[in-house]
Amino acid sequence: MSELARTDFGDDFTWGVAHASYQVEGAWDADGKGPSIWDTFTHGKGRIRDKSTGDVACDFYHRYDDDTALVRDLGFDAQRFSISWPRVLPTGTGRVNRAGLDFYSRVVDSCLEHGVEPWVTLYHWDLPEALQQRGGWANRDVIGWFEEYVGVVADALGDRVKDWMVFNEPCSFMVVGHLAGVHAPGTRSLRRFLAGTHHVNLCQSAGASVLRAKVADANVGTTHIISPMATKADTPKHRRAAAALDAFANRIFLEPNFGLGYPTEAAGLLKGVERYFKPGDDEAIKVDWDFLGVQYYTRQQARPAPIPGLHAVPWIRHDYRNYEITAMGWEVQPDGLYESLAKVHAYDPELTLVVTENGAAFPDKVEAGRVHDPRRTAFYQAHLAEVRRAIADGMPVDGYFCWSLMDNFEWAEGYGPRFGLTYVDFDTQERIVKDSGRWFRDFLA
Ligand code: IFM
Repeated sequence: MSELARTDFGDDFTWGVAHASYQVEGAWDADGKGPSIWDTFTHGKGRIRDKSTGDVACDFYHRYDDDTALVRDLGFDAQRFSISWPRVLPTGTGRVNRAGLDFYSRVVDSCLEHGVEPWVTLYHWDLPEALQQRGGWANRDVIGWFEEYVGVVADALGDRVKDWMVFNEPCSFMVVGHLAGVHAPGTRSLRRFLAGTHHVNLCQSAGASVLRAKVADANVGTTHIISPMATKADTPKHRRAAAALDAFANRIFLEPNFGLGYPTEAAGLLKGVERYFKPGDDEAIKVDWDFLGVQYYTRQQARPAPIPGLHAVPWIRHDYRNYEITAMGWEVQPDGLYESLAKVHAYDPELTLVVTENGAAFPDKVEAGRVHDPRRTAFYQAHLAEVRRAIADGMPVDGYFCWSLMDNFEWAEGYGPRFGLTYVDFDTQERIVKDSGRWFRDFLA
Protein backbone atom coordinates (compact mmCIF):
# COMPACT_ATOMS: atom_id res chain seq x y z
CA MET A 1 0.00 0.00 0.00
CA SER A 2 1.52 3.34 -1.01
CA GLU A 3 1.51 6.03 1.64
CA LEU A 4 -1.77 7.87 2.07
CA ALA A 5 -2.11 11.61 1.64
CA ARG A 6 -5.18 13.72 2.21
CA THR A 7 -4.74 15.13 -1.31
CA ASP A 8 -5.27 11.63 -2.80
CA PHE A 9 -8.98 12.10 -2.01
CA GLY A 10 -9.49 15.49 -3.64
CA ASP A 11 -10.13 18.99 -2.31
CA ASP A 12 -13.90 18.62 -1.93
CA PHE A 13 -13.77 15.37 0.01
CA THR A 14 -15.50 15.60 3.41
CA TRP A 15 -13.64 14.17 6.41
CA GLY A 16 -15.88 13.57 9.38
CA VAL A 17 -16.60 11.71 12.58
CA ALA A 18 -19.93 10.13 13.49
CA HIS A 19 -21.92 9.33 16.61
CA ALA A 20 -25.55 8.93 17.61
CA SER A 21 -27.96 10.37 20.16
CA TYR A 22 -28.59 7.38 22.42
CA GLN A 23 -24.96 6.29 22.31
CA VAL A 24 -23.48 9.59 23.50
CA GLU A 25 -26.01 12.08 24.85
CA GLY A 26 -27.06 10.70 28.22
CA ALA A 27 -29.57 13.06 29.89
CA TRP A 28 -32.14 10.39 29.17
CA ASP A 29 -34.98 12.17 30.96
CA ALA A 30 -33.69 15.76 31.07
CA ASP A 31 -35.63 18.89 30.15
CA GLY A 32 -38.84 17.21 29.09
CA LYS A 33 -37.43 14.37 26.98
CA GLY A 34 -39.78 11.38 26.65
CA PRO A 35 -38.56 7.78 26.94
CA SER A 36 -37.34 5.98 23.85
CA ILE A 37 -37.46 2.25 23.15
CA TRP A 38 -33.78 2.10 24.13
CA ASP A 39 -34.57 3.58 27.57
CA THR A 40 -37.19 0.88 28.05
CA PHE A 41 -34.91 -1.83 26.69
CA THR A 42 -31.85 -0.96 28.81
CA HIS A 43 -33.92 -0.40 31.95
CA GLY A 44 -35.32 -3.91 31.56
CA LYS A 45 -33.32 -6.87 32.81
CA GLY A 46 -30.75 -9.01 31.06
CA ARG A 47 -30.57 -7.26 27.73
CA ILE A 48 -27.20 -5.52 27.84
CA ARG A 49 -24.00 -7.50 28.30
CA ASP A 50 -22.58 -5.30 31.10
CA LYS A 51 -26.04 -4.33 32.44
CA SER A 52 -25.37 -0.71 31.54
CA THR A 53 -27.69 1.93 30.08
CA GLY A 54 -27.36 5.10 28.02
CA ASP A 55 -28.67 7.19 30.93
CA VAL A 56 -25.39 9.13 31.11
CA ALA A 57 -23.27 7.70 28.26
CA CYS A 58 -20.69 10.36 27.22
CA ASP A 59 -22.79 13.19 28.62
CA PHE A 60 -22.64 14.83 25.19
CA TYR A 61 -25.85 16.64 26.19
CA HIS A 62 -23.75 18.85 28.46
CA ARG A 63 -20.33 18.50 26.81
CA TYR A 64 -21.24 18.99 23.16
CA ASP A 65 -19.30 22.21 22.82
CA ASP A 66 -15.98 20.76 24.07
CA ASP A 67 -16.55 17.64 21.98
CA THR A 68 -17.20 19.72 18.89
CA ALA A 69 -14.05 21.74 19.56
CA LEU A 70 -12.23 18.40 19.65
CA VAL A 71 -13.63 17.46 16.23
CA ARG A 72 -12.08 20.66 14.85
CA ASP A 73 -8.86 20.15 16.78
CA LEU A 74 -8.45 16.72 15.18
CA GLY A 75 -8.77 18.39 11.78
CA PHE A 76 -12.15 16.98 10.69
CA ASP A 77 -14.53 19.01 8.52
CA ALA A 78 -17.79 17.50 9.69
CA GLN A 79 -19.58 15.98 12.66
CA ARG A 80 -22.39 13.53 12.01
CA PHE A 81 -24.88 13.25 14.88
CA SER A 82 -28.46 12.09 15.21
CA ILE A 83 -31.61 13.61 16.65
CA SER A 84 -33.47 11.81 19.42
CA TRP A 85 -37.10 11.83 18.30
CA PRO A 86 -38.51 11.68 21.88
CA ARG A 87 -36.29 14.59 22.96
CA VAL A 88 -38.09 16.67 20.35
CA LEU A 89 -41.56 15.11 20.52
CA PRO A 90 -41.80 13.33 23.89
CA THR A 91 -44.73 11.16 22.86
CA GLY A 92 -43.75 10.97 19.22
CA THR A 93 -46.40 13.30 17.82
CA GLY A 94 -48.23 16.43 18.94
CA ARG A 95 -46.56 18.51 21.63
CA VAL A 96 -43.08 19.74 20.73
CA ASN A 97 -40.51 19.89 23.54
CA ARG A 98 -38.93 23.27 22.87
CA ALA A 99 -36.00 22.56 25.23
CA GLY A 100 -35.11 19.41 23.30
CA LEU A 101 -35.21 21.23 19.99
CA ASP A 102 -33.11 24.06 21.44
CA PHE A 103 -30.44 21.53 22.44
CA TYR A 104 -29.98 20.46 18.82
CA SER A 105 -30.03 24.08 17.72
CA ARG A 106 -27.13 24.73 20.14
CA VAL A 107 -25.23 21.71 18.79
CA VAL A 108 -25.64 23.03 15.25
CA ASP A 109 -24.49 26.51 16.29
CA SER A 110 -21.52 25.02 18.11
CA CYS A 111 -20.54 23.12 14.95
CA LEU A 112 -20.74 26.27 12.86
CA GLU A 113 -18.79 28.34 15.40
CA HIS A 114 -16.02 25.75 15.39
CA GLY A 115 -15.99 25.54 11.59
CA VAL A 116 -17.45 22.02 11.55
CA GLU A 117 -20.26 21.06 9.14
CA PRO A 118 -23.25 19.53 10.94
CA TRP A 119 -24.46 16.31 9.23
CA VAL A 120 -27.77 15.27 10.75
CA THR A 121 -29.30 11.78 10.90
CA LEU A 122 -33.02 11.84 11.66
CA TYR A 123 -33.36 8.32 13.00
CA HIS A 124 -30.62 6.32 14.66
CA TRP A 125 -32.81 3.78 16.46
CA ASP A 126 -34.39 5.66 19.42
CA LEU A 127 -38.11 5.54 18.59
CA PRO A 128 -40.37 7.22 21.18
CA GLU A 129 -41.67 4.52 23.52
CA ALA A 130 -45.16 6.01 23.19
CA LEU A 131 -45.11 5.14 19.47
CA GLN A 132 -43.85 1.63 20.16
CA GLN A 133 -46.94 1.21 22.37
CA ARG A 134 -48.99 2.04 19.26
CA GLY A 135 -47.24 -0.63 17.17
CA GLY A 136 -44.06 1.22 16.25
CA TRP A 137 -42.66 0.60 12.79
CA ALA A 138 -45.19 -2.20 12.21
CA ASN A 139 -48.07 0.31 12.27
CA ARG A 140 -48.52 2.04 8.91
CA ASP A 141 -49.48 5.24 10.73
CA VAL A 142 -45.75 5.61 11.41
CA ILE A 143 -45.42 7.27 7.99
CA GLY A 144 -47.52 10.23 9.14
CA TRP A 145 -45.80 10.32 12.56
CA PHE A 146 -42.41 10.35 10.87
CA GLU A 147 -43.39 13.12 8.43
CA GLU A 148 -44.53 15.24 11.35
CA TYR A 149 -41.27 14.67 13.24
CA VAL A 150 -39.07 15.36 10.20
CA GLY A 151 -41.04 18.55 9.55
CA VAL A 152 -40.47 19.82 13.10
CA VAL A 153 -36.72 19.17 12.90
CA ALA A 154 -36.37 20.58 9.39
CA ASP A 155 -38.21 23.78 10.40
CA ALA A 156 -35.91 24.24 13.39
CA LEU A 157 -32.52 23.36 11.86
CA GLY A 158 -32.97 23.65 8.11
CA ASP A 159 -31.70 27.23 7.98
CA ARG A 160 -28.26 25.99 9.10
CA VAL A 161 -28.08 22.26 8.27
CA LYS A 162 -27.71 21.25 4.63
CA ASP A 163 -26.55 17.62 4.89
CA TRP A 164 -29.22 15.16 6.02
CA MET A 165 -29.54 11.42 6.39
CA VAL A 166 -33.05 10.06 6.83
CA PHE A 167 -32.15 6.74 8.53
CA ASN A 168 -29.18 5.00 10.02
CA GLU A 169 -28.87 1.37 8.93
CA PRO A 170 -32.46 0.11 8.65
CA CYS A 171 -31.06 -3.41 8.45
CA SER A 172 -29.66 -3.18 11.96
CA PHE A 173 -32.77 -2.03 13.75
CA MET A 174 -35.14 -4.16 11.69
CA VAL A 175 -33.20 -7.43 11.59
CA VAL A 176 -31.42 -7.18 14.95
CA GLY A 177 -34.21 -5.31 16.77
CA HIS A 178 -37.37 -6.84 15.32
CA LEU A 179 -36.37 -10.27 14.01
CA ALA A 180 -33.51 -11.38 16.28
CA GLY A 181 -34.75 -9.46 19.34
CA VAL A 182 -31.21 -8.52 20.40
CA HIS A 183 -31.73 -4.74 20.08
CA ALA A 184 -34.73 -2.61 21.07
CA PRO A 185 -37.62 -3.14 20.89
CA GLY A 186 -36.53 -6.75 21.40
CA THR A 187 -39.25 -8.47 19.41
CA ARG A 188 -38.80 -11.70 17.47
CA SER A 189 -41.53 -11.42 14.97
CA LEU A 190 -41.46 -12.02 11.24
CA ARG A 191 -44.73 -10.11 10.91
CA ARG A 192 -43.34 -7.00 12.62
CA PHE A 193 -40.14 -7.31 10.65
CA LEU A 194 -41.88 -7.49 7.27
CA ALA A 195 -44.44 -4.77 8.01
CA GLY A 196 -41.81 -2.56 9.63
CA THR A 197 -39.38 -2.97 6.75
CA HIS A 198 -41.97 -1.84 4.22
CA HIS A 199 -42.97 1.13 6.38
CA VAL A 200 -39.33 2.15 6.90
CA ASN A 201 -38.77 2.03 3.15
CA LEU A 202 -41.84 4.24 2.66
CA CYS A 203 -40.57 6.58 5.40
CA GLN A 204 -37.29 6.94 3.51
CA SER A 205 -39.12 8.60 0.66
CA ALA A 206 -41.62 10.44 2.90
CA GLY A 207 -38.78 11.87 5.02
CA ALA A 208 -36.75 12.86 1.96
CA SER A 209 -39.78 14.68 0.50
CA VAL A 210 -40.38 16.63 3.70
CA LEU A 211 -36.72 17.69 3.81
CA ARG A 212 -36.76 18.77 0.18
CA ALA A 213 -39.96 20.75 0.70
CA LYS A 214 -38.65 22.57 3.76
CA VAL A 215 -34.88 22.95 3.35
CA ALA A 216 -33.51 24.96 0.45
CA ASP A 217 -30.50 23.23 -1.20
CA ALA A 218 -30.77 20.21 1.07
CA ASN A 219 -28.31 17.40 0.37
CA VAL A 220 -30.52 14.43 1.18
CA GLY A 221 -29.29 10.89 1.67
CA THR A 222 -29.68 7.92 3.91
CA THR A 223 -27.26 5.32 5.27
CA HIS A 224 -27.04 1.56 4.91
CA ILE A 225 -24.75 -0.97 6.47
CA ILE A 226 -23.50 -3.06 3.59
CA SER A 227 -22.29 -6.54 4.35
CA PRO A 228 -20.69 -8.34 1.42
CA MET A 229 -21.32 -12.06 1.61
CA ALA A 230 -18.74 -14.78 1.79
CA THR A 231 -19.53 -18.47 1.33
CA LYS A 232 -17.79 -21.27 3.14
CA ALA A 233 -17.88 -23.57 0.16
CA ASP A 234 -18.63 -22.94 -3.49
CA THR A 235 -21.64 -25.22 -3.78
CA PRO A 236 -25.16 -24.37 -5.02
CA LYS A 237 -26.47 -24.76 -1.44
CA HIS A 238 -23.93 -22.34 -0.03
CA ARG A 239 -24.46 -19.88 -2.87
CA ARG A 240 -28.24 -19.98 -2.26
CA ALA A 241 -27.70 -19.29 1.43
CA ALA A 242 -25.43 -16.34 0.64
CA ALA A 243 -27.97 -14.95 -1.83
CA ALA A 244 -30.73 -15.24 0.80
CA LEU A 245 -28.63 -13.47 3.41
CA ASP A 246 -27.70 -10.76 0.90
CA ALA A 247 -31.42 -10.24 0.24
CA PHE A 248 -32.21 -9.94 3.96
CA ALA A 249 -29.23 -7.85 4.97
CA ASN A 250 -28.64 -5.58 1.97
CA ARG A 251 -31.09 -5.68 -0.91
CA ILE A 252 -34.38 -5.44 1.00
CA PHE A 253 -33.44 -1.96 2.24
CA LEU A 254 -31.76 -0.67 -0.92
CA GLU A 255 -33.77 -1.90 -3.85
CA PRO A 256 -37.32 -0.71 -3.11
CA ASN A 257 -36.09 2.92 -2.99
CA PHE A 258 -34.43 2.43 -6.39
CA GLY A 259 -37.81 1.27 -7.71
CA LEU A 260 -36.67 -2.36 -8.00
CA GLY A 261 -39.15 -3.94 -5.59
CA TYR A 262 -38.28 -6.57 -2.98
CA PRO A 263 -35.81 -9.39 -3.78
CA THR A 264 -38.35 -12.16 -3.16
CA GLU A 265 -36.71 -14.46 -5.73
CA ALA A 266 -33.65 -14.80 -3.46
CA ALA A 267 -35.52 -15.21 -0.18
CA GLY A 268 -39.06 -16.58 -0.44
CA LEU A 269 -39.90 -15.44 3.10
CA LEU A 270 -39.80 -11.85 1.90
CA LYS A 271 -42.96 -12.52 -0.14
CA GLY A 272 -44.82 -11.83 3.10
CA VAL A 273 -44.06 -8.13 2.67
CA GLU A 274 -46.62 -8.00 -0.14
CA ARG A 275 -49.37 -8.21 2.49
CA TYR A 276 -48.44 -4.68 3.62
CA PHE A 277 -48.53 -3.08 0.18
CA LYS A 278 -51.21 -0.47 -0.60
CA PRO A 279 -52.03 0.81 -4.08
CA GLY A 280 -49.52 3.47 -5.07
CA ASP A 281 -46.71 2.17 -2.86
CA ASP A 282 -44.63 1.11 -5.88
CA GLU A 283 -44.31 4.75 -6.88
CA ALA A 284 -44.36 6.31 -3.41
CA ILE A 285 -41.41 4.23 -2.26
CA LYS A 286 -38.98 5.54 -4.91
CA VAL A 287 -36.35 8.05 -3.82
CA ASP A 288 -33.99 10.09 -5.94
CA TRP A 289 -31.18 10.35 -3.37
CA ASP A 290 -28.54 13.07 -3.55
CA PHE A 291 -26.14 10.64 -1.93
CA LEU A 292 -26.08 7.24 -0.27
CA GLY A 293 -24.18 6.59 2.93
CA VAL A 294 -22.29 3.30 2.88
CA GLN A 295 -21.34 1.88 6.29
CA TYR A 296 -18.97 -1.01 6.39
CA TYR A 297 -17.45 -3.11 9.16
CA THR A 298 -16.92 -6.64 7.89
CA ARG A 299 -18.07 -9.38 5.52
CA GLN A 300 -20.56 -11.97 6.69
CA GLN A 301 -20.66 -15.66 6.02
CA ALA A 302 -23.86 -17.48 5.23
CA ARG A 303 -24.39 -21.15 5.91
CA PRO A 304 -27.16 -23.30 4.46
CA ALA A 305 -30.02 -23.68 6.91
CA PRO A 306 -29.82 -26.73 9.16
CA ILE A 307 -33.49 -27.47 8.43
CA PRO A 308 -34.06 -28.42 4.77
CA GLY A 309 -36.45 -26.06 3.04
CA LEU A 310 -35.56 -23.06 5.15
CA HIS A 311 -32.91 -21.72 2.81
CA ALA A 312 -34.60 -18.37 2.78
CA VAL A 313 -33.59 -17.92 6.40
CA PRO A 314 -30.08 -16.62 6.67
CA TRP A 315 -27.73 -18.45 8.98
CA ILE A 316 -24.94 -16.07 9.76
CA ARG A 317 -21.55 -17.35 10.78
CA HIS A 318 -18.15 -15.84 11.14
CA ASP A 319 -15.63 -18.55 10.65
CA TYR A 320 -12.51 -16.66 11.62
CA ARG A 321 -10.50 -17.59 8.59
CA ASN A 322 -7.08 -16.23 9.52
CA TYR A 323 -8.23 -12.65 9.64
CA GLU A 324 -7.54 -10.26 12.46
CA ILE A 325 -10.58 -10.10 14.78
CA THR A 326 -11.88 -6.94 16.47
CA ALA A 327 -13.37 -6.66 19.96
CA MET A 328 -16.79 -7.15 18.34
CA GLY A 329 -15.65 -10.52 16.97
CA TRP A 330 -15.65 -9.10 13.44
CA GLU A 331 -13.04 -10.02 10.84
CA VAL A 332 -10.88 -7.19 9.51
CA GLN A 333 -11.32 -7.30 5.73
CA PRO A 334 -10.51 -3.90 4.21
CA ASP A 335 -11.25 -4.94 0.63
CA GLY A 336 -14.85 -5.58 1.72
CA LEU A 337 -15.21 -1.78 1.86
CA TYR A 338 -14.29 -1.53 -1.81
CA GLU A 339 -16.74 -4.34 -2.56
CA SER A 340 -19.50 -2.57 -0.60
CA LEU A 341 -18.96 0.69 -2.48
CA ALA A 342 -18.91 -1.17 -5.79
CA LYS A 343 -22.12 -2.99 -4.88
CA VAL A 344 -24.04 0.24 -4.28
CA HIS A 345 -22.34 2.00 -7.20
CA ALA A 346 -23.65 -0.70 -9.55
CA TYR A 347 -27.27 0.38 -8.88
CA ASP A 348 -26.61 3.92 -10.09
CA PRO A 349 -23.16 4.90 -11.33
CA GLU A 350 -24.03 8.62 -11.08
CA LEU A 351 -25.02 8.51 -7.43
CA THR A 352 -22.64 10.15 -4.97
CA LEU A 353 -21.44 7.82 -2.23
CA VAL A 354 -20.20 8.79 1.22
CA VAL A 355 -18.68 6.35 3.69
CA THR A 356 -20.81 7.48 6.63
CA GLU A 357 -19.37 4.93 9.09
CA ASN A 358 -16.26 2.78 9.26
CA GLY A 359 -14.16 1.92 12.28
CA ALA A 360 -13.19 -0.76 14.75
CA ALA A 361 -13.29 -1.63 18.44
CA PHE A 362 -10.10 -2.90 20.02
CA PRO A 363 -9.20 -3.36 23.68
CA ASP A 364 -7.65 -0.02 24.66
CA LYS A 365 -5.96 0.95 27.88
CA VAL A 366 -4.55 4.16 29.26
CA GLU A 367 -0.80 4.07 29.93
CA ALA A 368 0.83 7.16 31.37
CA GLY A 369 -1.94 9.34 30.00
CA ARG A 370 -1.75 7.93 26.46
CA VAL A 371 -3.72 5.30 24.56
CA HIS A 372 -1.59 3.41 22.06
CA ASP A 373 -3.88 1.77 19.52
CA PRO A 374 -1.74 0.83 16.52
CA ARG A 375 -4.29 -1.76 15.36
CA ARG A 376 -6.96 0.92 14.97
CA THR A 377 -4.60 3.21 13.06
CA ALA A 378 -3.66 0.32 10.76
CA PHE A 379 -7.37 -0.49 10.34
CA TYR A 380 -8.12 3.06 9.20
CA GLN A 381 -5.12 3.22 6.90
CA ALA A 382 -6.03 -0.05 5.18
CA HIS A 383 -9.68 0.97 4.75
CA LEU A 384 -8.80 4.43 3.48
CA ALA A 385 -6.56 2.82 0.89
CA GLU A 386 -9.65 0.94 -0.34
CA VAL A 387 -11.62 4.19 -0.58
CA ARG A 388 -8.76 5.68 -2.58
CA ARG A 389 -8.84 2.62 -4.88
CA ALA A 390 -12.61 3.05 -5.37
CA ILE A 391 -12.13 6.70 -6.32
CA ALA A 392 -9.29 5.81 -8.69
CA ASP A 393 -11.63 3.26 -10.33
CA GLY A 394 -14.17 5.98 -10.99
CA MET A 395 -16.60 5.64 -8.09
CA PRO A 396 -17.93 9.03 -6.95
CA VAL A 397 -17.02 8.76 -3.25
CA ASP A 398 -17.18 12.20 -1.66
CA GLY A 399 -16.57 11.70 2.03
CA TYR A 400 -15.49 9.45 4.87
CA PHE A 401 -16.75 9.46 8.47
CA CYS A 402 -14.97 7.57 11.24
CA TRP A 403 -17.02 5.61 13.70
CA SER A 404 -16.56 7.11 16.15
CA LEU A 405 -15.37 10.41 17.59
CA MET A 406 -15.27 8.84 21.04
CA ASP A 407 -15.93 5.58 22.86
CA ASN A 408 -19.64 5.26 23.56
CA PHE A 409 -22.55 2.96 24.40
CA GLU A 410 -22.32 0.05 21.98
CA TRP A 411 -25.95 -1.10 22.21
CA ALA A 412 -26.37 -4.69 23.49
CA GLU A 413 -22.60 -4.86 24.11
CA GLY A 414 -22.73 -1.95 26.57
CA TYR A 415 -19.49 -0.02 27.17
CA GLY A 416 -17.14 -2.96 26.51
CA PRO A 417 -16.19 -2.41 22.87
CA ARG A 418 -14.44 0.93 22.36
CA PHE A 419 -14.75 2.40 18.87
CA GLY A 420 -13.46 5.92 19.55
CA LEU A 421 -10.60 7.95 18.18
CA THR A 422 -10.89 9.39 21.68
CA TYR A 423 -10.86 7.32 24.86
CA VAL A 424 -13.63 8.12 27.33
CA ASP A 425 -13.26 7.43 31.05
CA PHE A 426 -16.92 6.80 31.84
CA ASP A 427 -16.43 7.52 35.56
CA THR A 428 -14.92 10.97 35.12
CA GLN A 429 -15.94 11.76 31.52
CA GLU A 430 -12.31 12.60 30.77
CA ARG A 431 -11.47 12.38 27.04
CA ILE A 432 -8.01 11.22 25.92
CA VAL A 433 -7.18 11.37 22.24
CA LYS A 434 -5.87 7.94 21.20
CA ASP A 435 -2.86 7.53 18.93
CA SER A 436 -5.29 6.82 16.06
CA GLY A 437 -6.88 10.25 16.67
CA ARG A 438 -3.41 11.79 16.67
CA TRP A 439 -2.66 9.99 13.41
CA PHE A 440 -5.77 11.58 11.85
CA ARG A 441 -4.73 14.99 13.18
CA ASP A 442 -1.39 14.69 11.38
CA PHE A 443 -2.90 13.17 8.26
CA LEU A 444 -5.56 15.88 7.93
CA ALA A 445 -3.26 18.79 8.82
O1 IFM B 1 -22.29 1.62 17.05
C1 IFM B 1 -22.83 1.18 15.84
C2 IFM B 1 -23.63 2.31 15.20
O2 IFM B 1 -24.64 2.77 16.05
C3 IFM B 1 -24.27 1.83 13.93
N1 IFM B 1 -23.30 1.21 13.07
C4 IFM B 1 -22.43 0.22 13.63
C5 IFM B 1 -21.76 0.77 14.87
C6 IFM B 1 -20.80 -0.27 15.47
O3 IFM B 1 -21.50 -1.42 15.83
